[in-house]
Amino acid sequence: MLILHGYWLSLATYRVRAALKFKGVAFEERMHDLSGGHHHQPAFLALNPAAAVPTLEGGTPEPLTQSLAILEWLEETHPTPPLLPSDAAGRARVRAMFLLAAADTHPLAVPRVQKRLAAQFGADEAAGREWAAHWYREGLVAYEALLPEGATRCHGEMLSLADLALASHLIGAERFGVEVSAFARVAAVQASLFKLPEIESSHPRYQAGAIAA
Ligand SMILES: N[C@@H](CCC(=O)N[C@@H](CS)C(=O)NCC(=O)O)C(=O)O
Repeated sequence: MLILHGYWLSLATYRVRAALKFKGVAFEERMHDLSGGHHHQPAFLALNPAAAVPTLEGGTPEPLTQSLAILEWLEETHPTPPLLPSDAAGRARVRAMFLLAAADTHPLAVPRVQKRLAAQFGADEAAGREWAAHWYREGLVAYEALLPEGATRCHGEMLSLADLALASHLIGAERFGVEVSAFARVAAVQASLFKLPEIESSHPRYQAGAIAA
């Protein structure tokens, strides 16, 4: 059995949770309290020395880390239904749209960065939230420009890794108070995506330990 190590609020874990559900792969989830610093304890560091979730255990000799690496492994080992297009150009486009959220936005707003902003620059909670909101807004500008008019998915008709990343980005944007309705194409994809049970039921608000916002 695969074990997904996560945290209810973790957007990187969200991407993997939704993919496992979409592909119908059985897994159990273990939550680690990031707000209580449990990911810095030796037992967790043995799973992931980078002190971050998600980590996927049980499918490979060593636990897998980094949402994109986990998702690529999942795609290779469980290719149906696919989360990547069949053509090389399409795959490159989908990976680029994935990284827009997972590499260019989300890492700028995670707890370790928020803590560093406070410790090094004296940023209070409001400043930290505005910092995060800025980067989420920048990401939305790019997504809006990349999406074709009338799109219901990031890439053609298929659900792809890009959609998982955009869904996670939208959850983050909402959390930091960014108004998504100003981005019409993104909002249309959002409306369509969150009708999918795998996308909606993976939302942080439904996970063990979730605190009502
Ligand atoms: N690039 C990593 C991000 C991993 C990451 O930063 N996860 C966050 C939760 S979404 C975390 O564990 N943060 C711990 C911290 O900031 O202290 C991925 O995509 O998996």
